Amino acid sequence: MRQSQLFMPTLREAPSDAEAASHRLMLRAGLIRQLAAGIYTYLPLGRRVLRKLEQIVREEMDQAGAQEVLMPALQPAELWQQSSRYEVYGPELIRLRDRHEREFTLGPTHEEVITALVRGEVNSYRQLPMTLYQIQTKFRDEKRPRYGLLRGREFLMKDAYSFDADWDGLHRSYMSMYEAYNRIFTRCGLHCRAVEADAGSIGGEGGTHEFMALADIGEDTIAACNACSYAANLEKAEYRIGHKENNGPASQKKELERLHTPDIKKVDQLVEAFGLGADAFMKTLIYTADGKPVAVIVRGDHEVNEIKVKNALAANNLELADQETAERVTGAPTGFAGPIGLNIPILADHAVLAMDAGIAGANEKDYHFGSVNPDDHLANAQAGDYRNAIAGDCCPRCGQGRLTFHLGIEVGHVFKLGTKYSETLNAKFLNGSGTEQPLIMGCYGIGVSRLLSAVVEQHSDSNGIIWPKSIAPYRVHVIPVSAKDQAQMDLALHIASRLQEAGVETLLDDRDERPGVKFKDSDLIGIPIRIVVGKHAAEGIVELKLRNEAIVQKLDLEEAIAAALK
Ligand code: 9G3
Repeated sequence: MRQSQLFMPTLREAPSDAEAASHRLMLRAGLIRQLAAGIYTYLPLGRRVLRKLEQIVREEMDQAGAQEVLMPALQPAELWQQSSRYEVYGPELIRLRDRHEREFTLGPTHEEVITALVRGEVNSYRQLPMTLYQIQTKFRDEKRPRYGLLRGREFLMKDAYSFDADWDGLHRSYMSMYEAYNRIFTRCGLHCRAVEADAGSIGGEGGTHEFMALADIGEDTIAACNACSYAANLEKAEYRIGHKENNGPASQKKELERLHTPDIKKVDQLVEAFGLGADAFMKTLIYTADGKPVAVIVRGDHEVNEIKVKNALAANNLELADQETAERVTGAPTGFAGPIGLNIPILADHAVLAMDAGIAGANEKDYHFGSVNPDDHLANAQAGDYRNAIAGDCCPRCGQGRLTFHLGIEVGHVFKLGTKYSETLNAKFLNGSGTEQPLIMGCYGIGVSRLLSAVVEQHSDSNGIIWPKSIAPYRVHVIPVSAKDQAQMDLALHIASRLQEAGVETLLDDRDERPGVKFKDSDLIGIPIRIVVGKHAAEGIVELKLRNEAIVQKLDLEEAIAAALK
């Protein structure tokens, strides 16, 4: 390809509202352009990489025995009403009416569509197992689209759905997808880690894993053990509960003390006022779970994990109570809430119950209680794991290692759905003994456009992108230093045509630009192999440099071509 003809509008500077490194580089290197918030056009370079990512996904899906289909983006609302998800999702679900005023959604995912398809066609266990997948545009009206393709409103997803006769079959389908995902991300050059995750709204009974590309821009936090393979999204991460040290005879228990704490509401103010560590306090937060008030108590140095609380209460909706509700149930302004005198359910984290005594709000303005002890004052609290894991917690799996924290970009998510959709949508089959049963399903997603950004996040430096060979838009960048020097141009053209004939995707920078501009652009667009044809062209000597290495090799024509073919 001649660069003078390539539609690749590069920018010296990225727009100031582009914060993520990948977003800035993809705009500057002319890979994408924004049409509207969260909505992008892929320019030729970006499209070439996206197509290679799709191809790797496709090969591994086919290799795993999945069959490719292509479903519509327009989905009748009736399907979402049958699965009773139409009301569950709010403004994120894009809804529209057709010319006959019938309601449709622009598909954010395809559980309903694929289940409706299969219920009409699969009715015997002999047709199982079967996994179908597609690579297709998804629509989710994100409130705050950002970071370029990392969080878009229209994006490319590979979504696969498995159908089995029983749970053993699902476990096999799930593992087959799980292993295919590991191969896909490795082939894309992505440093990725599978973590245990929370099934969230999609539900499903059997667990779920997220595949996280480690990156500082990542919006997910991963807790990983430094001694074994345990890793989990912070939403779900657990830890070995420390056993309550036996602190000698109960006589040490002191009487409750009423402490005057004027306007001291936050834990850090209490720490300041009492000169104690945050772990000496009991932090009480008032939530409403499906509208009903509930108190959650964690130690002062911990944070409430709302996913864990929501799952423990099997609540659909959990949110911090508004000020009015909190004051009504505690009898005090926020900041003085505590367990004593509350007549709403109390969830107390294990670490609080392991305290001998703590300082807690007195449910009275400007007062706290000292020497609150769990045996007396939290006897009827519901004990559980309600806090976020913290770095240094003991690994729940091996009990030896400690949890370390990392940021990641979720590029894949696999779920064991069970019968969540086959029941509501009535997708059944006749099993071996002739009884009708709902299909056992799994679903498996990869954000293909998000993958593009994640690769750039992990493979770039201050000069630009460093494409892994497997997905680079071109393999070799041939650069004649001066377009006006006939010897250089002739040799460069010769090399480019030799490589092209050998099936190596080659970009020839035939622009009449200063050498500095050519080299800056070459670093920016990140083609893995660069062959420079400069002043030694007359002797047939060229320079070869790899984008991810500093050394420059002086080679003759055949050596250079052989090196590029490797
Ligand atoms: C919606 C909207 C947003 C959504 C969903 C539904 C996420 C929704 C979860 C999934 C689960 C899996 C198949 C591929 C892998 C992921 N955001 N999810 O169901 F209506 Cl607006 O999509 N689906």
